[in-house]
Amino acid sequence: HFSFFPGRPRWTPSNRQLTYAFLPANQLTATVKSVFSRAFDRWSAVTPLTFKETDSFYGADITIGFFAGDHGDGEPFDGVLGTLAHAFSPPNGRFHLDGDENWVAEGDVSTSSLSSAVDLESVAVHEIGHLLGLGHSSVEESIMYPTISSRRKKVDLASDDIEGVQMLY
Ligand code: TQI
Ligand code: ZN
Ligand code: ZN
Repeated sequence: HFSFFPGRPRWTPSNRQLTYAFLPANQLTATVKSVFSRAFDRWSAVTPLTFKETDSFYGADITIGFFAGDHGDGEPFDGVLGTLAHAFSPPNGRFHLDGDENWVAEGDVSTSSLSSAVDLESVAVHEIGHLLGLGHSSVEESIMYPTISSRRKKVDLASDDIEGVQMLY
């Protein structure tokens, strides 16, 4: 079953729109950015929310960056595998990914030649759930279940995820 963060924090944007920005220093490709766009689309499809990319990093509601190791927020990344990413509860908006992972943004992660390959979209859909206010779920099929078998693509919201996010929005 789905859960929320303590106090059930959520976003209350006046126009139902949340903006997101990529850390300019990461210089992400259009392919990588499109993975995040698809991940946001999965949540906007089941809520009144829309997500719009902005170039204004400091003005954005949600900020997305890849960092390696200690990056100044007290939750250092740990190299290949282990922690892959973290996101904070509303209205913080910070979404950090471990720059040391072997992220797969294109093609099929299960056929990657790297045993440590991680599917970027699967992790993004999960972390956006946290950004919107969902904690972990006890339902194994849900996106918010706290483990994922590596080299697996898991991007479709389960009814549990949808019920949870629709209680918030
Ligand atoms: N990162 C953890 C996660 O996102 C960080 C975390 C632990 C966390 N407890 C939390 C974040 C409570 C918010 C609230 O769950 S992770 C998965 C999954 C991770 C794990 O790198 O371990 C996914 C990132 F669910 F598969 F285990 C993405 Cl999909
Ligand atoms: Zn961080
Ligand atoms: Zn999680």
